[in-house]
Amino acid sequence: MNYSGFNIPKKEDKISFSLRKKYKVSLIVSEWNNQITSKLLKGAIEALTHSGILSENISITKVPGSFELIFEAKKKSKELKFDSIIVIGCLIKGDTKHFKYLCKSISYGIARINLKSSIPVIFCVLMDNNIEQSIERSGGKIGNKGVDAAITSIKMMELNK
Ligand code: DLZ
Repeated sequence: MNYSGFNIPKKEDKISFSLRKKYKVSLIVSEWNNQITSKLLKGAIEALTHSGILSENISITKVPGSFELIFEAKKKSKELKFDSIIVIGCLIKGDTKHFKYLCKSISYGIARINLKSSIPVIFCVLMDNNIEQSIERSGGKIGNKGVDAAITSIKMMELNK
């Protein structure tokens, strides 16, 4: 597993490990740019299970595009079934203004949910200039941002206990 930006969680910390068995995590994944988001999802699942989260406590919901992450995260944050949510998406700049407005509205939308929610919503939405940048961040030379998001979610669940 390729960790970028964080230290590898310490497996020898047995107390944290057994506490993590009760954590429930919702992963919401955009199908747009699926070749990238599927790798972010895989990295997030591997890092969660490697850190002590049980597979049966990981829920995966697919949405058509990154814009729909906002609605689904809002819904899930109100269900009170989960200890954290990770939203996974990939926006790649094109020739139209879509990129600029999607980036703004998705980051603003997820930030607003965090202001109201009692559980953390972790932001794993790549916003890249081209597909090469996305490849580098989804298991390439810059690491896998899905792994980073999973580690962030564990840190936030532990802070929120
Ligand atoms: C429309 C659109 C465009 C142009 N680009 C992306 C993208 O790079 N990544 C992504 O996740 N979604 C994109 N979308 C789709 C929007 O997120 C959304 O699904 C549609 O506008 C329908 O609401």
